[in-house]
Amino acid sequence: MYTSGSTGKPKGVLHTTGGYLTQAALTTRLVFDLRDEDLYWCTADVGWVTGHSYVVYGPLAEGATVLMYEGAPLYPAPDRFWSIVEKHKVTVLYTAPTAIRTFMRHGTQWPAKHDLSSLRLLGSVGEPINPEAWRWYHKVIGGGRCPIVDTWWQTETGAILISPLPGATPAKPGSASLPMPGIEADVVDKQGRSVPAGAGGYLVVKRPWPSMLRTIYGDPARYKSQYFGQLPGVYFTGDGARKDKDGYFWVLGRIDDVVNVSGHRLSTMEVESALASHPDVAEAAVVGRPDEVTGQSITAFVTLAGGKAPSDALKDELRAHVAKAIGPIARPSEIRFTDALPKTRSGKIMRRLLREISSGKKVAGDVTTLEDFSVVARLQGEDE
Ligand code: 7RM
Repeated sequence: MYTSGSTGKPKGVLHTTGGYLTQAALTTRLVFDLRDEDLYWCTADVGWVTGHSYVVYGPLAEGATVLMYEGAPLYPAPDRFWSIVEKHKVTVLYTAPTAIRTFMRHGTQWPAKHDLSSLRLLGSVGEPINPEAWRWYHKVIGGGRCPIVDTWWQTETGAILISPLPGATPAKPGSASLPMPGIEADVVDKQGRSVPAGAGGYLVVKRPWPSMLRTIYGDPARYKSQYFGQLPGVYFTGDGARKDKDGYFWVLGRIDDVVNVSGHRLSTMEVESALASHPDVAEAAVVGRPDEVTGQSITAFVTLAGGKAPSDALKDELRAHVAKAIGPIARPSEIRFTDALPKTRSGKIMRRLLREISSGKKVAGDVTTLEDFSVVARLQGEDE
């Protein structure tokens, strides 16, 4: 399974059979708490690892009743998902924050047209879910009664490693909560030492697990250096995270996405989440741009909520909004309004491309996983 189209050269992640299937099945059972009466729908594209583990193998191994849909989420209208939920009485829905934010942008009138009372459990996967999107999902889709499982995992891990167990793990919006039974995850510094509660660091897994990747196809040396060569004795995920005093994990995104402004390390996700908490913002992507004075400065690409018009006054307002939420150091030096962000098919924002665009470079690198090239063409066109 090829991955990391969002960060660079795609890697062929090699999985085998027994361990992979064992953990895909077990996590499907525990995280979605599947019962005979359930109708389970994971909206992922089968070309993404989530489609493998949680559309096909896990639910199939568990004997679940599965709904599969291949088609656009907004066609013929933005209530496509909700009409499917109503028609088939879906009970468990597993989707991605990027989809949730898209639905938020189109407004509550679309889900409001449908009876969603069959739903009993909601899942999220693919990126950190910002608290605004979490609350919307919980209230508007889940009717305030469905637990949300925010599931952290990777193509490399094969199956969910960090997630609440529904009904058993008290939720904190924005946190994937606790490692699954048998998984020893931690947050460590550059030397591999556990960092204190509340401090940021690298997310690692300290013991092997059944569905871990076996190698990178055709490149065993990269397998060793990428995952086991940087921090001694552990598996390195490539993600930054924080663990709070209750042991809950807060994943901050890929460490390559960190911006360094005047020596302050800022997680792009936190700045994006602050922007998305403004009522006029639908979605934001933040990148660092080389800056002679501060090392890097922040550029934010922002899509606006339905009907909102871009203006310089709004740019100033958004800058002030971020400064108030995080601190003046996080204030974006540049805001660019756009009608769409470059994403992979699984909905991950390709910040690498935005970094190139914001620093005035032509988009080079691999774009084979980009879902819609016209988005990049439009963003570049504006510069000329
Ligand atoms: C399942 C999948 C993996 C990367 C991973 C993270 C990010 C995924 C979450 C998340 C915060 C989550 N596989 N990620 N899930 N970050 N909370 N619940 O996405 O190989 O395509 O991507 O996705 O950065 O390392 S993947």
